[in-house]
Amino acid sequence: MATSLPIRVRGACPHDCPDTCAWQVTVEEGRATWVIGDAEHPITRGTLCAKVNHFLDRVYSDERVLHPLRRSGPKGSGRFERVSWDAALTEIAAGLADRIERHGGETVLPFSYMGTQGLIQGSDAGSRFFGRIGATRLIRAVCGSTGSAGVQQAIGTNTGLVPEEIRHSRFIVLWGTNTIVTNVHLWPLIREAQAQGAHVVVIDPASTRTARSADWHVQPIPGTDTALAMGLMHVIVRDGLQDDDYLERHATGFADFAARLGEYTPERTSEICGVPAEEIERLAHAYASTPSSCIRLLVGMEHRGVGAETFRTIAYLPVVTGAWRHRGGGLLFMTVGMHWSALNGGPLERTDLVRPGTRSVNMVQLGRALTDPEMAPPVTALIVHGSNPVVTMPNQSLTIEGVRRDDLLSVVHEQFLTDTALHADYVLPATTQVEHLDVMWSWGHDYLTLNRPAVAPVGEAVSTSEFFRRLSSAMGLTDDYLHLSDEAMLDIALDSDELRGMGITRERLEGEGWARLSDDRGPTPFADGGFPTDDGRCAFVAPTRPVASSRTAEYPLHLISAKDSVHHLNSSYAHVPWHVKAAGELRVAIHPVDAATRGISDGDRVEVVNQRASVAAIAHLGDVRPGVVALPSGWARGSGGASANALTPDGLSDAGGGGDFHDAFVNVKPSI
Ligand SMILES: Nc1nc2c(c(=O)[nH]1)N[C@H]1C(S)=C(S)[C@@H](COP(=O)(O)OP(=O)(O)OC[C@H]3O[C@@H](n4cnc5c(=O)[nH]c(N)nc54)[C@H](O)[C@@H]3O)O[C@H]1N2
Ligand SMILES: Nc1nc2c(c(=O)[nH]1)N[C@H]1C(S)=C(S)[C@@H](COP(=O)(O)OP(=O)(O)OC[C@H]3O[C@@H](n4cnc5c(=O)[nH]c(N)nc54)[C@H](O)[C@@H]3O)O[C@H]1N2
Ligand SMILES: [Mo]
Repeated sequence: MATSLPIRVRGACPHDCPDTCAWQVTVEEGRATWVIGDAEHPITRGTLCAKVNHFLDRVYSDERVLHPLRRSGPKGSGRFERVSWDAALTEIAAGLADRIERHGGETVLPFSYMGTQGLIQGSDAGSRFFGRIGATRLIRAVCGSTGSAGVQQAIGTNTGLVPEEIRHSRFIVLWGTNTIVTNVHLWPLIREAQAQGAHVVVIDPASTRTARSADWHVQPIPGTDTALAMGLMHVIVRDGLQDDDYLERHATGFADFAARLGEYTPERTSEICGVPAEEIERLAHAYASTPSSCIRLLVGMEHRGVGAETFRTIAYLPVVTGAWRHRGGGLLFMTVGMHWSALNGGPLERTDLVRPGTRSVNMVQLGRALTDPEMAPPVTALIVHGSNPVVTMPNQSLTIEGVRRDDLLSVVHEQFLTDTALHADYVLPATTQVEHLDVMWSWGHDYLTLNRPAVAPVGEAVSTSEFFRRLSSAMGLTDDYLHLSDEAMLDIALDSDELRGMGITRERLEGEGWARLSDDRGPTPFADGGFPTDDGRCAFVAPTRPVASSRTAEYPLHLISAKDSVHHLNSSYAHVPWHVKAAGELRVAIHPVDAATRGISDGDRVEVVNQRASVAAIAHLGDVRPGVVALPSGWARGSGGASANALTPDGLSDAGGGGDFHDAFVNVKPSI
């Protein structure tokens, strides 16, 4: 038998992560045998991460779903039988047609998020199909939208600096972000700045890996960062460290805002935030007296009832000090806007297909949408891809109650039997990134990457785009736009004057793998103002609700359920045995004083409880400030098992449509 030589195929990591790494996959005899980070990519720089180094274990995992499955036991029992694609699609199409006939298209609820971030296979892969059948619209704002809304209220955009500029910063504030765990490729750039004398400050109630690696860790009470920002600006203005000229020329409303700063003396701010007054003074001075000071914001802090207001208020700091004037100074947040304006996504998303007045459901309220008796029409069909809402959406018990409804037709296109798939009527096998074509935008840097398929789909898996083509056919829908090939979609996505102007073409991406989007704003985008607001100025508005708290005597501990595991990407990898083992048991971090008053010692089995649920975990003493406990999100528990989101509320944040699931309060009790 002839043997072929190994080949290398360029691609990109699919994950919902700011780093969007470029990778190269080695293929031997039709099987992917090695994946490495691209050494030449300026962000990836030859390394992947603890999860993606083992991506091929995911691809070839024994746990992978490789054939269509039909439920053969009660919902959630996890009992399925193998069926053919034809049988599954015929039955699903009949079920959908029947429900649409009885209730109208809105009875179908699509549910997707960024299981893959690609433009072709990602959260919008089904949008043309759902537009065509008149399905309910899904508001997908669980991540980044609240913070973006807040920063946009201030400076008109969520795009500040690009990440490589952080190496020019000399004072770096990682405010509510756990860089080493969640954004690991930024860390070497921060270290470069540190080598040039930069100070790194982490502001986080939890003592994360990043906080422990920083020069300075400020530990506020959760949900009090708006007040902290106001307190810092109080000191800056009181001591004359503001940039009057910059404010004069590039801000509106600052005089009224400054009048409100009077309330936030270091002493009062200290009472609110639990940070010593002396530390607030010191931080304000250090920040304001270093010209190129950079604040890095990400997502963890936004999931609050005051999330947008917090981001808006923090975004004022570099305007007050004029840090934007200096290279490496300002704010580093999202880069997604650069990608979306360059790519031609409109013809793929086709929002014009949506009939006016079609109702919307917010993804963080999935449980409500599935259980609310007032929903008219009721949701009787749920189609999920690229998301595991039973674990990742708040108020997990309500979501589970919803997906267990007997009359709900539930279809999940997945790589693994996630907790959501375990509740489905049909689970359909999905390809992984090495098996399909895509173009990857990034919310964390300014490089666009092409992902070429390296191997044929494993088993009977199909890409998300192919799933929707097949579903359209099964439903007798023949419109051309429902049957675009992946190749055609790629050409459409790249068909933009902006990309052509940057010299970015398909041929170039195929040859080089990635291309940097040019930023005509230059390295100091707002050195001379010019914010993309109506009048080009930053709009100062004082906060109305600087503190979030709904603490009760029964549930006095603030619960943070962040992403504190290098072995999970949200809930992805929670089904890959190697990662399950490496991640270990679910641990809840609790302060030794709070543990002692509850008779809890390190390593004890405990229950984290509130009015919603009880979650079993192992106590870990330390790593949080008093009054706070931290339980990582993303741990899947199998059918019906509670994870961190069993304890979280499903309200909305103040703007942007995100959730308030970090405004959660609990108690911790020894297990009996
Ligand atoms: N390894 C790994 N990497 C990931 C992910 C993952 O699951 N695992 N997920 C990816 C995704 S989808 C995202 S959105 C990003 C998120 O990236 P990050 O925003 O960096 O991560 P989070 O863990 O959500 O939150 C960061 C920190 O916010 C803190 N925090 C919570 N509330 C407050 C508060 O009120 N004030 C302050 N100052 N801090 C607060 C938490 O303690 C936490 O340490 O990470 C991405 N990268
Ligand atoms: N308590 C709490 N809840 C949170 C958070 C938190 O910090 N705390 N973080 C929130 C944030 S920031 C986010 S972004 C969300 C993330 O929420 P989700 O997007 O639900 O994240 P995952 O659990 O990783 O689910 C992605 C799923 O997509 C599947 N998948 C991957 N690629 C493909 C594909 O090509 N096709 C198909 N069909 N499926 C695919 C994966 O196998 C995986 O099961 O969670 C949110 N929930
Ligand atoms: Mo996210």
